[in-house]
Amino acid sequence: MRTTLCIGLFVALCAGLAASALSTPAAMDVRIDNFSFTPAELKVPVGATVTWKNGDDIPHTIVSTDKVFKSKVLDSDDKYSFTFGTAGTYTYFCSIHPKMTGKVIVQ
Ligand SMILES: [Cu+2]
Repeated sequence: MRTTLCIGLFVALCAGLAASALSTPAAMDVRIDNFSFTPAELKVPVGATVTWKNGDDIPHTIVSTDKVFKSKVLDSDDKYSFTFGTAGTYTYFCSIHPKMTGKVIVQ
């Protein structure tokens, strides 16, 4: 019983590692620089955690258009992470500067 559970966990872990190895692992970060999100459009697999980092000297926020996620106000070098468990297209913006927009496509 216990062995079966351990094997199950191991298989799930391997599947997870294999899935992450197939995608581009470095592309899980979004930089905020000069009032823009880079990349503005990010494609990630289901279950990916995306981390935004504010590289500006000005505070920014990350707010999902559909209210799926919302960061606190990020000062310089502050980070915000969100894990996307469901496939879909998630648009977001900075509530302080609403012209700043970005998109995460989870597939
Ligand atoms: Cu902003």
